[in-house]
Amino acid sequence: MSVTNEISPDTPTAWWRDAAIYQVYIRSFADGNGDGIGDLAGVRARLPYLADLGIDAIWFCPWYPSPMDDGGYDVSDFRDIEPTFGTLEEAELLIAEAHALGIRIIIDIVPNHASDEHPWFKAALAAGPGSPERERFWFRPGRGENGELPPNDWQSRFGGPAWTRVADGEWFLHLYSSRQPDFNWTNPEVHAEFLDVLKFWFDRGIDGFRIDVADGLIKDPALPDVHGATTGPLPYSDMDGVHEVYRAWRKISDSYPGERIFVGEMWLPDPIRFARYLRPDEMHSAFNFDFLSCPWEAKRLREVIQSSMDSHSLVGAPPTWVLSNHDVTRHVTRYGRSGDTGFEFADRRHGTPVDRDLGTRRARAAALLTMALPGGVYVYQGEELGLWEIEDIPDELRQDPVFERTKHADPGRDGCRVPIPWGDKKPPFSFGTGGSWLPQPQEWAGYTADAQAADPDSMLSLYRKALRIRRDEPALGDGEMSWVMSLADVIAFTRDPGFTCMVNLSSEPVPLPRHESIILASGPLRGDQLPADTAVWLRTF
Ligand code: TEU
Ligand code: CA
Repeated sequence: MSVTNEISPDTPTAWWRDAAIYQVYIRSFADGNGDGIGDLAGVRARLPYLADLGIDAIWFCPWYPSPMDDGGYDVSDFRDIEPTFGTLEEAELLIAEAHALGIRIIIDIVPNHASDEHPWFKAALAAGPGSPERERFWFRPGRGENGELPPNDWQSRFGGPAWTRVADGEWFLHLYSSRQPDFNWTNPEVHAEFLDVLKFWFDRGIDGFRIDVADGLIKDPALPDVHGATTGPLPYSDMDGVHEVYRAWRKISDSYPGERIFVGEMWLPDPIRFARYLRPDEMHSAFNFDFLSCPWEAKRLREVIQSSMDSHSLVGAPPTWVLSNHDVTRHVTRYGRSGDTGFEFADRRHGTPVDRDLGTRRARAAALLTMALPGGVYVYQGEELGLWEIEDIPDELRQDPVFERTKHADPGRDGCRVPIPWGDKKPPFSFGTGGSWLPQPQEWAGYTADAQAADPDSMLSLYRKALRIRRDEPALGDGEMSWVMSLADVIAFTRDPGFTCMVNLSSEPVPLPRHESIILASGPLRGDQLPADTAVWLRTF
């Protein structure tokens, strides 16, 4: 029998409800032309690796032309490819090649802000105060006698004030770096522009968009002070008007053949507010950051799993399970920290001691937990290799604007963006032939994809097995689950038909429940005992 995975526009089924989506941070994935920076040629060469891993889709971080002040989240042209990454023609080839391997393509879209090198921003600077060009952004006169103070007290999420003054004395708003001016979404021109950008890429065959800062587009036009607040109702986050934007976007995606999707990036404290973005006429899914941020504790994890399922079921959307991405400390490191193993931006706990063996055992168990839960799962490049946060990058090599804008209080996010080790025994570990834009540790010699492919007990082998089983196993993916009564520090649930997942978060072995056979375990079992920080998938009756 010949089987083709090829994706055609009318391939059926809500693929996105339980897709395993692999996140590619292009700069750090694979370098095809030897300049030390990852690119599309590198990705194309590694597509067979991704097909073999067993993923359903790739999400690309921004691939657009960019001065790279914020790793590409500062876009200067939404309709082209960054020249150091490749060309539009290459992107089209990549999309076709991925589809031929059964892999869908999701790209990042950054609607909250542009680069200061975007032609609209350059035109706004040139046109001066009061011009229609300035109305595409948030330009305001300053406060104080001579307008020398910012228009309000908002702070940039990267540190420092959210306003920068231009030569003629006006200030412009930027919730991120001063090279990322925020768009003014009360301006219909901005709406129209993005609808056209969506069509541009849907026409080129992409299967969906990951929406950056999806909650941030609409600002209270009064621009009121927030008096130091960073949570609670904020005049620049989760404003009700933002839903109109996604309703309009959904009409575009629905007008294309196949199932084209939107995945939202919103860090919101309230799961019910969060679920509003996933109503049937808005986005399809969103990243579950409550789960990502949760410490490695059974009770807290059970609570966040339950509340995620509850809030998503209100709107009929599938939950997602995310352990890492390009903004957060890699989870091998988080889970290996003594004491608090949770994550928050306000306190990255950079430099606190890490028991990497412990973190790795927990990361293996966490992989089986996420892949057994109902809904979609994300894999951030390198997590399948068990990579950890690189915390000793020399200051002069750090590139994340967070490092400078917080006056070095926060090391920034470079430590989870170090280029991937593919093979060889020394840096750049076959990332490319011309070094790597951030230094890799020599210790990665034992963690390359080549080294791990040959080892049945490696993290890579675990991910390959688990993703395959997840794809073939009728009980897994979309659907329901039921908790099993268990010891306080154990997570256990069943999925029909005949599947049990059990994770031991205590420090002692616990007995396995009755089972027919063992499908997969994250580490060695001891007879009928599940050791600490280990997960198992069981065939049950
Ligand atoms: O991130 C949104 C965001 O607010 C945080 O994840 C942010 O990275 C953190 O507060 C910094 O400490 C998205 C992207 O994922 C991120 O890489 C971009 O830098 C940001 O938007 C701006 O586009
Ligand atoms: Ca390159």
